[in-house]
Amino acid sequence: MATKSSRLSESRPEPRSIPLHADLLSDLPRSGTEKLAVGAVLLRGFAAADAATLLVELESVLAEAPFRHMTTPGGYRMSVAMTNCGAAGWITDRSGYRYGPRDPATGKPWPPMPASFSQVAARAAAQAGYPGFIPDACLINRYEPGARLTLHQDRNERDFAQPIVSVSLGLPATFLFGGLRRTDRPRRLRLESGDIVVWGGPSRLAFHGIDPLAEGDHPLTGRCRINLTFRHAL
Ligand code: MD3
Ligand code: FE
Repeated sequence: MATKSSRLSESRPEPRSIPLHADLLSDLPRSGTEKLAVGAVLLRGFAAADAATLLVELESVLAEAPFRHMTTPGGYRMSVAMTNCGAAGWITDRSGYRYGPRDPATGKPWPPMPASFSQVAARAAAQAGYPGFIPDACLINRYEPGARLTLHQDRNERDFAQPIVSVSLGLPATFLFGGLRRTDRPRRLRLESGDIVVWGGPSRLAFHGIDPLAEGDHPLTGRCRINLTFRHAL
C-alpha cells in the first residue's frame, strides 16, 4: 500500500494529498456514533471488544447448524453461505423467502441464540435510539472472497417498526446503501470488523447490498467476513 491508513495514527493525520481509493472508502474515526440517514446509525468498533467471544460462540452454533449455500426462488445458488440461530431462521429455496423455526437441512430447531449475541445487539440498538430491542432471529452470513449480496430489501419480518442490527466481523466489506427505490444510486460505505449498524425508521426498507468481497486474511476469521444480522422476525 502506498499510504498508511490514518486510522492507525488518529493524533497525527497524514498530510493531505490526492486520496487513494481506500481512503475514499474509509470514513475516518474508528469509534463513535454516526447518523447515516434518518433511522440508520453506524457504531464504529462497537463490537470490537466482543468480536473474539462472538466468534467462539458462533462455533457452537455452527456445530449444530453449519453454513450452507441456499438457493434463491429463481434457482440460483447464493454466493454467501448462511445459517441461523434463535427462535426463527431466514431461509430461501425454490418456494420463496421466509422465516421458519427449523433448519431445513436437519429438521431440528435452529440453535438457541447465545446470550453474548442478543446482549450486544440489544446494547447497540439502545445506543442507536431503539431501547428494548429483543431479537428472535439471527441470520449469520459468511462471505469468502468474491461473495456478494445484490441490492435487496429485507421484507420478510412482520413488523418493520423493529430495527435490524448488523455486526461485521473479520475481513472488511463495501456496503451499498441505497434508497427506497431499487434505482436510487447507492452510497458506498466500508464496514470493518467490530462495526455495528442499526437500521430503523425509514431506513428499515432501504435497498442495500454488499460488493464482491476482496481477497484478504484477517487475524480473527482468516479468509472471510462474517455478518450477524439480528432481527425481530415473528
Ligand atoms: C439496511 N446482510 O442479511 S448487513 C442481509 O453484510 C444483509 O451481510 C448484509 O443485507 C451483510 O439481509 C448487510 C446490513 C443490513 C441488514 C439489513 C438491512 C442493512 C440493512 C435492512 C434494511 C436496511
Ligand atoms: Fe439485507
